[in-house]
Amino acid sequence: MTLRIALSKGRIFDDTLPLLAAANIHPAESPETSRKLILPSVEGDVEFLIVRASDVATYVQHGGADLGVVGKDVLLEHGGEGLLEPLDLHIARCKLMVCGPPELDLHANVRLRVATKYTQCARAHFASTSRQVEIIKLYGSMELAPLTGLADAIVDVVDTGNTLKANGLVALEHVADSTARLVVNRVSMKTRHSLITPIIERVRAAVASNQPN
Ligand code: PRT
Ligand code: MG
Repeated sequence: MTLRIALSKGRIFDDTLPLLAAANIHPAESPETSRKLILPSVEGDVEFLIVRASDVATYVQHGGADLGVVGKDVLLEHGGEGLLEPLDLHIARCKLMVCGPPELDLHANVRLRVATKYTQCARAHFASTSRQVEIIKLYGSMELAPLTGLADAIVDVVDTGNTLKANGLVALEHVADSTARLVVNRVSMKTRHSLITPIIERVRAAVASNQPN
């Protein structure tokens, strides 16, 4: 039986590889050069499903993959239904923030327009502080919204802050911290327990040895 692990290309894939290697899992090809969407592993007991970062939780929830590596930001937005989250991988660290022009008052008594791909997180964040907002769904380049007058503010992931700075924006309010998590389909955890548990434990050991004490 072959286990399926859903991963996204880019930073998650690159940072996850050394952790999977410690669990003796090695992709046979690179997703950056291969056109295959299902990549075999060298060992053959696992295969990789290459999906959009925002689709990883959905694949694992519905059993399209047994395991996945996904940002906590994506998990918060997804809701986590049908998923177990046994492990924080401490990679792809970033913050979900409300951002906008430096002069913007997020507590002014006006209905703010907030552009984001994190519509659930943004709605919950403003509702928890009793502020009325209009949410505008975008799929990328959120930073453009305040520059063009599409929105007053955005909710987006910030790492170095360089993208904000380059566009004359600043982080104004913290919404959530994020790191990549190992997630497991609830049903797979029961039916494939003897295959999945050793993988979790070996990745856990690799994560621990990566951490400064
Ligand atoms: O593929 P899809 O468009 O659906 O997803 P994606 O573009 O979010 O995928 P990807 O690979 O960019 O990000 C995957 C995961 O990495 C995210 O879900 C986060 O958990 C995590 N992560 C960590 C980040 C960043 N850091 C990050 N800086 N995701 C995105 N960014 C973007 C941010 O949106 C902004 O545009 O980088 C820009 C800001 O970076 P700084 O360093 O200039 O602040
Ligand atoms: Mg992207």
